[in-house]
Amino acid sequence: MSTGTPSLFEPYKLGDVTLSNRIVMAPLTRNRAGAGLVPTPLMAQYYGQRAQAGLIVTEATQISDTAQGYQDTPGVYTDAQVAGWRAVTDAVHAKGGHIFVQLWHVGRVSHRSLQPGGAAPLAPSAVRANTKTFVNGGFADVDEPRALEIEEIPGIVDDFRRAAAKALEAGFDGVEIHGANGYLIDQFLRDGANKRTDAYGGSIENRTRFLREVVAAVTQEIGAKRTGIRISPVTPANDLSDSNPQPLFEHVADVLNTLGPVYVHLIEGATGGPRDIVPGFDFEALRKRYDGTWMVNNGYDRVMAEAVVASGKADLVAFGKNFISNPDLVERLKRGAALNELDRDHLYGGGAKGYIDYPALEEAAA
Ligand code: 8OZ
Repeated sequence: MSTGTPSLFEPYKLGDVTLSNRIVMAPLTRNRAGAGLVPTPLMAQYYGQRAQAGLIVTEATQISDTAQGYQDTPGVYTDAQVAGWRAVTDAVHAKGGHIFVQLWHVGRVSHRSLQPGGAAPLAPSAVRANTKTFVNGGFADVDEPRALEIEEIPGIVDDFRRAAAKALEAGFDGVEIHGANGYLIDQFLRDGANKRTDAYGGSIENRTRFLREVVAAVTQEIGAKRTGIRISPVTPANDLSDSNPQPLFEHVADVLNTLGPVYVHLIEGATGGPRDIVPGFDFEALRKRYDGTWMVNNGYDRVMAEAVVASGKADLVAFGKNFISNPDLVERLKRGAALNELDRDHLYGGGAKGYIDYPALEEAAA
């Protein structure tokens, strides 16, 4: 059935796959990977429970051993990790769902205890973030990073490319490049963290160079139809800022339009917080510059999500916290049913509790 007006609950063609609806499970860090940062059977159960999402984007996942910033977050660069993820993708596909893995390098948001040889975290510039990470069971200040030598940058781009190839080996339908929330790509983009004076710093074009190289490498490796990217132009997450984000992110939108990844995933406002943190910022101006699929996120409820899809201002809407506490969120939104409450004490780390034990509607009624 198609009335001409797009609906949240109708299928959507994303590249070569057809999503059963326009509701996306946003990437959500849960810190439950096993030894070797390998996805566990519990993770396969968790993602499998949420397969009615039109698309699942996994939790942020390291592309290499320098990419980690928190304990127990998974990787997608070893064969053991690929095997662990294979169980996850099989569980989601068995239920008719689709799943992309989010490819992540934390850059300066890390701690020496997580870095190879206890070395300093890597970043565009040696500017420490005023933010905390989660290591050894508790919160700790991030360490001062070391500025990447220009000769080292192609190696990091290549790590993204190799992780994308591994993702397809693991059975993912595609990847989402994590360009948001103050991590490495965002650190290159925004001038609060990028103080470089070489080809990767200074002008908007130069600060966008790393993002452009990563997107080009990944799309060449696995195809633009399997490559999405997430950006967060104004979020203060992880102590990142920019002196003039509007022209910077309009340029980013232009670059992405040229490279043609299958979607752009936009966090509107402060990640997980207020949408209007920078009241003058024009998000619609970015969408107007980009011809592909537009995914929006941040504080959407059913009414807002239905309206944004019906208006054509977005094609897909990503839900975060509500997907943690409601494995059957799509069904609940469709029926206008009540939502389970979020258990905030078990978001990060631990086992089954607050992870795979949220009831679906039928179970709740039984
Ligand atoms: C919450 C805790 C740790 C990491 C992000 C990957 O904000 C994250 C993250 C979120 O994108």
